[in-house]
Amino acid sequence: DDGIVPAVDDGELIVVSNRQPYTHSYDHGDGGRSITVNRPAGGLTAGLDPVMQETDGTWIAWGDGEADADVTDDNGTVRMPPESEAYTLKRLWLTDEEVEGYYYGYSNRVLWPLCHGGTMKTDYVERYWQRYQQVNETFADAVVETAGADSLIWFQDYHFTLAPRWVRDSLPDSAFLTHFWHITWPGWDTFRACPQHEQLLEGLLGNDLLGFHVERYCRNFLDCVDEALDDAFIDPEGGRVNYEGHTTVVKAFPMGIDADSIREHAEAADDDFWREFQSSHGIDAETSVIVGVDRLDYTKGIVERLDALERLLETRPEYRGEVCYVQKANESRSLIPDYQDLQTEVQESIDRINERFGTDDWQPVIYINEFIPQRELCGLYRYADVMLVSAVRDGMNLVSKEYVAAQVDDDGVLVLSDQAGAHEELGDRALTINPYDTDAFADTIERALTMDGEERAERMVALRERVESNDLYAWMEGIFDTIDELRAKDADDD
Ligand code: GDG
Repeated sequence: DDGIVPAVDDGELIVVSNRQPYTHSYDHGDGGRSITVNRPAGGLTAGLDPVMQETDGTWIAWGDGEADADVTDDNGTVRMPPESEAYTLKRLWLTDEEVEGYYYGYSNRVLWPLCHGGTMKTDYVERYWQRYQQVNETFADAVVETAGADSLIWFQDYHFTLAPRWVRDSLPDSAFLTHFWHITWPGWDTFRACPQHEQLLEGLLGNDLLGFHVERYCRNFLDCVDEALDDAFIDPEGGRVNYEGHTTVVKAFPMGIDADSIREHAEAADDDFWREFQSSHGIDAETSVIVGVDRLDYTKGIVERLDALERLLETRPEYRGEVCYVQKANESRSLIPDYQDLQTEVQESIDRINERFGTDDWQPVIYINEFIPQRELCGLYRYADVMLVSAVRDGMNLVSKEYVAAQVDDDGVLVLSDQAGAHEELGDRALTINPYDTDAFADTIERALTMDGEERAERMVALRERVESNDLYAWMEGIFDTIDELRAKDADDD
């Protein structure tokens, strides 16, 4: 039931995100001039796309990828999806210098590590900040150009901290600005290390509603505002900030997944799929399978997880030959040195474990480093006996919820880091770990492998209920309902 009809009138909704909902590329088999449109990849895009189609909105995003301005008109404006042309996609073309500074620089070498508590990994290069401002201005201009007096503008994530204030200053009060922050928000003692901390907060306070995954990030944000901005009035209970005459409501909306779709994919991946998967990766039919699925990112705790697995095999020889760990990790942000180092480190850990314990007919760790189709991913989730999520810090972590939704046989065990936002919802029925506590982590993996069927089912049924009821659509409804309430209240106040 994806029938969310938010209280948005036709043409009112404007979504702003770094990534495009659809990508365009040249079809090389055809003399290189015809265009192929690639479908939304899942997650947020898959959820918002039907809403955009229903309400004929505008999606504004960086026009990255192979395609450039000559694909459509010079403005980068195109109607999507191609067969029904139901809404407008406006792609903004950025120069290589802008991409380097705004995306690889300030977004991913400053804000990403900062917000995940990694101040030592931040890299304050002046040109990154300059270009981040410039690109935020480009996006703000595009929004203002598109928006009407009653527009509902929805910014996504840390790429756009500054744009909301500029948009707010250019549009009438009747336009509504909301922002969802997909990553963690750090405590003041971390955030104050950022030389631009005031501008970042002021930018975000241009929004009418600012959403985070969990309460703790909301509290951290309000605390940062309290410490950094003398003129801000804060109502911590009501989650409201008044700054320079404008009110921003700060609220937690834990994001969910499209649980129905994951379940359907998992059901479609049957025993034949699994036999094929096992044999193609040289996994013995009797071997217990442990799985990890991540973007290759230093926040995901992949190396810490491999350490715990190594500890398990080292201290409990009875598991050698009996378990196999499948690490699915796709390359990400690989132009950044910290990410290149991580790739090397992960590869070295895997090689070390395989060399140390592997035998002629058993490989302890299997590394899959290419993107796999949704059906295969859901099949892997379904048949894996144990899922390890060991993020050292993670806004939510959708993978943990996807694993649960794919457990159609209710027989898997989720091991979940208490540093992931998802732990707030799933922690009491998952097995909790601290990714840095290698011994306890190894103990917990053993506990997961030896848990009896009754306890596994009891825990998984409860987890599945939660993931299914707070799914992607419930999350969007929560946000749209809050917007509705706030708009109605504003109208009353006038
Ligand atoms: C950020 C925050 C927050 C991965 N490999 C494949 C594949 N994936 C999909 C997963 C999942 C998604 O990528 C990853 O989502 P996460 O939530 O785990 O992590 P981030 O990318 O870091 O996302 C995070 C999220 O935003 C949402 O707000 O939860 O905390 O960091 O959906 O399934 N999908 C397929 N093949 C793959 O090989 N099909």
